Amino acid sequence: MNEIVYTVTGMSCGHCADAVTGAIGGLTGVEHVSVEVDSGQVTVRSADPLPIESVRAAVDDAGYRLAGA
Ligand SMILES: [Cu+2]
Repeated sequence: MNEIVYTVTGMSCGHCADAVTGAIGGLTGVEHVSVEVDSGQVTVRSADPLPIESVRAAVDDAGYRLAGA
């Protein structure tokens, strides 16, 4: 079990949280996603480590940005 906290910028409401949750949740192996809109912290639990590029692409496609890395 892997749990990583990412920082996503650009979220401002519950709709944004749902969009990011859906985008990352759709990646293979993801078991749970929890989003804090105010801080931009997105906690992702997965069976195996996720390729950072997959996470970045999912967030980009949803219209947000993965901070750092
Ligand atoms: Cu929003």
